[in-house]
Amino acid sequence: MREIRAAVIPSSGHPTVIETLRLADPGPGEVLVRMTSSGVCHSDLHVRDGHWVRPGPIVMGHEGAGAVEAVGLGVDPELVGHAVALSWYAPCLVCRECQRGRQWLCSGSPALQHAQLDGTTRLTRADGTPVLAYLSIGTMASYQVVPATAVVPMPDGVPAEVAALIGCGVSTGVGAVVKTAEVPFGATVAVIGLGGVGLSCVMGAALAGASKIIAVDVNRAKIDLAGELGATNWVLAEPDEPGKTIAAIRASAGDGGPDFVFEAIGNPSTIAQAVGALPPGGTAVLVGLTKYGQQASFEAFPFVDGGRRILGSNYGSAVAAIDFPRYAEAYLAGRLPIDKLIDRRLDLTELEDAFDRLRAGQAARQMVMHPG
Ligand code: PAD
Ligand code: ZN
Repeated sequence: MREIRAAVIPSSGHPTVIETLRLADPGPGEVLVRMTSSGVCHSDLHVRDGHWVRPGPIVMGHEGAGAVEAVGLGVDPELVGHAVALSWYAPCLVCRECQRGRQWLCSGSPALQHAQLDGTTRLTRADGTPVLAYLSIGTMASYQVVPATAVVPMPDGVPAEVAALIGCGVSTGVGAVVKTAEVPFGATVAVIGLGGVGLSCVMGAALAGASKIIAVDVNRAKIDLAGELGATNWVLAEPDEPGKTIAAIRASAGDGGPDFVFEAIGNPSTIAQAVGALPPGGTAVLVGLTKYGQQASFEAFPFVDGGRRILGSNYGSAVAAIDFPRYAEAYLAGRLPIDKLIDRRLDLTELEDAFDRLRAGQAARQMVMHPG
């Protein structure tokens, strides 16, 4: 048992409060992690703002890295002392989808309950109230107990912030390109929305050898950053004139439009733009997550007649144990400049301010640093 500091929301739609909580020792199949860094992802903001309802009280954060302090029964003791990145979708390894190798679709993940595999939490308030951990890992905390299948050791030399980003934004964006869509060498690609996820799609497209990478955002500074990550062309989006944005993307790609358009916002209008910009045979890949209940639409005849496709991409089709070390090695080899996504480092107490910046579309990736 130890005391920890964590950013907690009482329930979805409420501001975070920094609380001192009690954290029990890891149980069987669990790992105690000293958190080192945690990214501020728009999915946290969806929960914070009540777009997605989650039970509470709950510790925020799902894009994190740390160092293993202790392991529970049945977990390899060699892990102690290792730097690790955390998966926000700890696989159960026994359900049908896990057995098919599609862990990103696991139906038995403890993440679904924001608790450990046995359905209980290791976190309590001083008065004994149980506190959940977002997606079982609640990374906005000084320490956490997490499922062992969420823990992926990092190679030497990977900075904590880079490991944290591999835990969500990088795996989601790079994986959407190289795993979900399997973009081939020489294809043309557009990315709509250049937050941490969309910028990772840009990096993934560069890694895949796309011949054109068209960066699309309402914010000029984001477009400039995309250029540093491999974007070759850009379109400054006009949200009130989606037809103009579509025409600009098509003109920039040539050949009737980009082979692949990635939507990394989660907005019905930009989802329609992603489909609308496709040439015959093109593929729209939906990466951004909308508020619950939202629908997007497109004209059906040309979609079918032109043999177009739409793919949904969850977690970049990540199998964390295999893909996280690959992304880390690509970073170390200079092929994924993940550190360039980071535009701010902050303390846990500044989280609400970080959410304000993210809500205004002004942040690339802001990283909470947990003091050692
Ligand atoms: P972010 O808020 O950092 O980035 C969104 C970007 O979109 C910003 O740069 C905005 O300026 C830009 N933008 C907003 N409106 C428009 C518009 N109309 N036209 C063009 N650009 C616009 O978010 P993020 O990168 O952290 O996350 C993006 C989405 O991805 C979000 O919905 C998040 O929940 C989702 C996500 N999905 C998965 C998954 O597994 N599919 C994983 C992680 C995050
Ligand atoms: Zn995320």
